[in-house]
Amino acid sequence: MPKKCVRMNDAIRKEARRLQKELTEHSYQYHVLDDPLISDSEYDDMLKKLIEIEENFPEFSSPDSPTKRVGAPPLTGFQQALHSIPMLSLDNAFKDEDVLDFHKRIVKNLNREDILYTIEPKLDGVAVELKYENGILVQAITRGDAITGEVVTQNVRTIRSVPLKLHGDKRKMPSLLEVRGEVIIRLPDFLQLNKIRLEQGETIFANPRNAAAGSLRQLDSKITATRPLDIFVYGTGLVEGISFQSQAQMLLALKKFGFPVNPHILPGVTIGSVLKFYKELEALREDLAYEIDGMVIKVDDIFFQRQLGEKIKSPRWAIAYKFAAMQKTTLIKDIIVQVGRTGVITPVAILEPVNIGGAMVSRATLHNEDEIKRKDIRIGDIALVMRAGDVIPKVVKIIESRRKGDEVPFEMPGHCPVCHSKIEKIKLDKSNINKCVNTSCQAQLKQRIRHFVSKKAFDIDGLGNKIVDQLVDEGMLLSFADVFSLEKEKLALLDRLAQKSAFNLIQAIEKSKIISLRRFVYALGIDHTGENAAKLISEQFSNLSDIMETSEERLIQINGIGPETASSVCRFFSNFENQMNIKNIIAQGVILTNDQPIIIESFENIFNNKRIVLTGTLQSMTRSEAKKILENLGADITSSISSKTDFLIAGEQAGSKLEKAEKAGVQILDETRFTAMLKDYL
Ligand code: JCF
Repeated sequence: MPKKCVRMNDAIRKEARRLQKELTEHSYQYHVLDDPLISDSEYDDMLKKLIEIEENFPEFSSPDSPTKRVGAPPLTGFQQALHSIPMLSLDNAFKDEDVLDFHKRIVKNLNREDILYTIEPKLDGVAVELKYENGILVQAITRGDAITGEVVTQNVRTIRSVPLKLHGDKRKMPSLLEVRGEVIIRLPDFLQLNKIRLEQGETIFANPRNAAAGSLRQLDSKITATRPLDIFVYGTGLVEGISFQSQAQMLLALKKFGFPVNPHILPGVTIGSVLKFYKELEALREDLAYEIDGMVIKVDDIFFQRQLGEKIKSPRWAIAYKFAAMQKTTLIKDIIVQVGRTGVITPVAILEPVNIGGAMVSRATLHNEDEIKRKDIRIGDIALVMRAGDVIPKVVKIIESRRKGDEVPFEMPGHCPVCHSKIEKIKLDKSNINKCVNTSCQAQLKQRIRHFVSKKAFDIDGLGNKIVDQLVDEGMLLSFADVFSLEKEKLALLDRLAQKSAFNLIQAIEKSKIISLRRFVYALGIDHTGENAAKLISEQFSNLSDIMETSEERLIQINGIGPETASSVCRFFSNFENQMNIKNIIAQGVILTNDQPIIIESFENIFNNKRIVLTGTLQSMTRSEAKKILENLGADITSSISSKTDFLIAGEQAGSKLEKAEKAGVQILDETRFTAMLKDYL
C-alpha cells in the first residue's frame, strides 16, 4: 500500500478512536450521571459519523464501540451459559421481627455483636450478570435458574447505561469481573412505551418488570435498542485481579468502573438504623421513578459474608425486607361508566375498598369494553388490582378460581348515563370506543371545564372539580367563557364556598386571564392535543388566528405532530360552535401571549395604562425584555420614581429607587410577585 494511503488510514483510525472515546464519555454523562454535556443532536451527529467510518473500515470497529448499542442481526434462539457462581435469590422478611431474627442468627453464627449492614432499595426488575474480561464487556446472561441463564449479550449492549468498557486505568483492569444487577424500566418510560404500543394496536405490558423482561428476551436486539432499559448494579459474581473488603467498598468500586449504582444505598449501619431506614424507604417509594418492592439488607463485611456462607437457594448474609404489595385482590361490587371530556365512555370498577401499599382504593379503571371482554371481568368477581405511583389504579386480572358462577357480565349501556343520548360505537385505529356524541352533555361539559381550569391550562386556584360540577349543575357554567363572568355574590351562595374563598376565586380568575398561547390551546381540550402538541403548535404560530386558519398539511410538517392531531386540530377550529366559544372567551378580556408577545384583544390587564419603573437585576429576564413585555401590555415605562408611579419592579440589588419608592408609597413588586402576575407570559 502506498505510504500516503497508510497515513490516511491512520488518520481515519485515529478519528474512529476519538469518536468512540468521546461518544462513550457523553453517553456515560447522559445515562449514568444524568448530566449531559452536549445536545442530543450533537451526539447523534457524532454517532452518525462513527457509524459511517465503521461501515467502511470494519477493522476500526471494536466490541466496545458505541455503535454496538444499536443492535446486532437477530438470533434464532438464546444460548445457555453457566454462572461461574450460582446466582442465588434472597430470603424474604415481612416484618421487623423477621429482620431481628435474621440479625440474631448472624450474631450467633459469627459469635459477635458488632455487625454492620449495607442496605439498598430492592429493585423490581430483571436480574442479569455482566462479564468483563480485561475491562471489556464480553457476555451478559440472565439469572435463569440460578445455575444457567440465557445469553443476552447483544441486548444488554443496547442498554445505554451499561459500560461496554470499564472506566479507569487500562493497566489496572481486573482480568475478570462479573457484575450483577437489575435491569429496569422507569415508570415514565414505561407509560410512554405502553402509550405507543396502544396507538400501534399492540398488546400493552402489565408492568415495568414484564416490559423489561420482554425487552431483554428479544431475539432481535434492534428491537431491544428501542426500549428504554436501564440498570442498577448491586454485586459481583466471580472476580479475578481485584478484591473487596466490604459491600460498601465494592459498590463504590463498581461506581468508579462506570456502573449506575443506586443513590439510595446506606453503607455500614447498625440493625437499629436498618429498621428506621425501612420506614423512610417505604415513604420514598412513592416518589421514585422506578418500582421497588422492598429493601435488601446485607452484612457489610465480605469476610463475614464468607464465614456465613449460603444455603441452597439464598445466602445467609442477606435478606429482602419486602414492602406491602402494590397489588391486592378485592371484590368488584359494580361496574359503572364515566363520561370523559370528549364523550368517550370509560367503564370503572367499584371495589370493596382495599389498602394497597398504604392508600385506600375503591375504584379502578377498566379502560374500555374490549379490555373487559379480553380479561372477562364480571360484576362479583374477585380481581387483582394494581396501584403504581400516582397513576389510576387498574384491574390486572380476575381470579378465576374464586368464581362462584353468579357473577354478572358487564353490558355497555345503550344510552349516556348523564344526558341519555345514544352511545355510539366508534372504531379508532385497532380498538373500539364508545362515545356519547351529544356535545352538550353535562358530563362532558363538566370534564371540559375541569380541564380548562386545570393546573396546566388556565390554572385557576380554588376552582376544583367539585365546585365546577356544582356550578354546572346550578346552570352557572354553560361554556368556557362563563368562567370569566362568575360573580362573587353568586359564588358565595354555593354551599361549598365561603365568602373569603369566593373572593379569592374571583382574584384567581382575574389573574388567569393573562395566558400563553400554548396553555390556551391546551385548555381547549382538543382531541389528541396534549400539553406537548399544544406547545409544538404554539411555537410555530405567532397568534391564535393563524392557528385557527392553518391547514392540516402545515400542521403535519411540524416535527412531533402526527396526522391524528393535525386533523383533529383543524376539525376543532372549523367547527362554528368552537369558534364562537373562543370569541366569547377573548371577549371576556383574556389576553393571549406568546414568546413574541402579541396581544389579541382588549387591554384589560393589571399593567395597562400603568406607570412602571424597573430597577435592579432580574433573574428570569433582562430589564429590556421586561420593558418590552410590559409595553405590550399597555404599560408606560419611565425611568424615575414620582408620585404618579404605579409600580416599581425591583430585582436584586435595587438601590436608591427602591428607597424612594418606599418613601413615596409606590407599590413594589419583587421578581417573584411580578413573574407570578405575568405567569408564563415569559
Ligand atoms: O434489587 C434487587 N432486586 C436485588 C436482588 C439486590 C441485591 O442486592 C441482591 C438481589 C439478589 C441477590 N443481592 C443478592 C445477593
